[in-house]
Amino acid sequence: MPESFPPGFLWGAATSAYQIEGAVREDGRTPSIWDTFSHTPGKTAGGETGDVAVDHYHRYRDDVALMAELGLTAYRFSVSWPRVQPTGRGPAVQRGLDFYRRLVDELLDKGIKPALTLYHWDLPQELEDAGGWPERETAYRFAEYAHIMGEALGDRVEQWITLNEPWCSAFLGYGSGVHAPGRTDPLSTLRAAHHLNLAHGLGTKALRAAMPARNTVAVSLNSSVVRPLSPSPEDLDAVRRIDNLANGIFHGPMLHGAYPQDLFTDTVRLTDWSYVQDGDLSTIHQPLDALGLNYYTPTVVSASPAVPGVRRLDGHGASDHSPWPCADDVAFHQLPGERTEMGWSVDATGLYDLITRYTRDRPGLPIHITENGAAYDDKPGADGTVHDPDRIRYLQAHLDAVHRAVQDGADVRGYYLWSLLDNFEWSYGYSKRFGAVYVDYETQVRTPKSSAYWYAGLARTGELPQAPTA
Ligand code: PNW
Repeated sequence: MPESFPPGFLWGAATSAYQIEGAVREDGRTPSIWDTFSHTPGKTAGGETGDVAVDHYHRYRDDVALMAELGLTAYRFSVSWPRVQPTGRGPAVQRGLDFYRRLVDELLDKGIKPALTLYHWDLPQELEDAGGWPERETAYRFAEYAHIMGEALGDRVEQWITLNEPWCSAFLGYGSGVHAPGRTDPLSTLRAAHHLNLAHGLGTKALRAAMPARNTVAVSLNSSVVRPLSPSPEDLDAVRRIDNLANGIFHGPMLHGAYPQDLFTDTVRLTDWSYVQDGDLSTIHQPLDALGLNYYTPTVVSASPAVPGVRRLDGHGASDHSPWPCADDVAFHQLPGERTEMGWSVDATGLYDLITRYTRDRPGLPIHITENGAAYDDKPGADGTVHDPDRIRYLQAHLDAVHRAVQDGADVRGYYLWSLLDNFEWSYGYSKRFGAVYVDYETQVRTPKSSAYWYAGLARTGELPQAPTA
């Protein structure tokens, strides 16, 4: 029996500005921290950058036409902040806004529901030069930018997302340094996390003030599903600590108006959290219309004494600096079994656990899976077609987990496959292909992979077919 999804369930795909647009010097855009970082030798695989990416800035019409052919009913994209506000402050650049207006109009014309992410990691470089996310001022600048976008597109975009994966911005950007701006300072990591939370709260308020009340505001968290390597009390305590640093540090203030108490005690040797000012927690604790969850793989941890000079596998990229402040003694593991090209284990039970956790934690808050997908080593065959059976199996298993969660009472409203197109995979450059659509980076020709056709069938019928037999 095929599994039916609720009527009106959104079948989407997701992308982000720096990963697909290219055209980094056009129409008044200035560098973001990702331009600076990717142009710094040694920061990305092969020194690759988003200068051209998949040229979506010039090909957006064709890309929307492709989405329509595939029958997608929703599309999640992000706005490049430095296209709209090149210095991160002051009035908007009309040509920058016009691009997004044209993109949105094209989507609406094809009956595809836009979901707009304000911040998918491309901070205007000038704001980083002024201190970046560790500084409070950046949160106020974000609120101003949110207000500009809400006024400009609030009449036509209904679904808004403030931040994408603030964990990555803070912990990979300022902790391990594998993401822009590439700093490696544990205190800056926690300061950045708080100011990202504040940006979410101030940004949500700014959006509400600028837009019609019918629009929805959400945030996309890459909440980790943290599991113990063994049931020992030490490993369970490692789970507690990493769960706070990965999840509670964001959903605590955003969904409940408080940081987890034990986060303070766990980090006491590093910080007194005095940058959390009176009133911040109620500012961050804004009513939300939905929660966006991004899921790829579970996180397995154990307590283990630090071995000087030995880098533990953590699945978050290569760095001598741990992204996790005050958790140097926690080890990260990949379980045996199937892995994707990222080296991430394939385990769909994590997605079920994630959805049901937030359903218990915040009953009644609608959930959107704003990212889920996998990188595989896709190559066109002799006839030019691209077969990616591994990706179909990955998507099948994860959508089955979403379906089970819905059967068990979760209110999941939509699913956005990461990603529509092969694209710039951050520090991995173009070496990891997440797309349902293959991109030839020489010619920019797009070829839907078999998974794209498979997904199109799902979007058309709302029914998940049985797993194909081998
Ligand atoms: C997410 N980690 O990134 C992003 O939202 C996308 O832009 C990205 O392309 C996609 O997932 C695939 O990587 C992540 O180290 C990057 O835990 C790193 C981690 C998680 C998510």
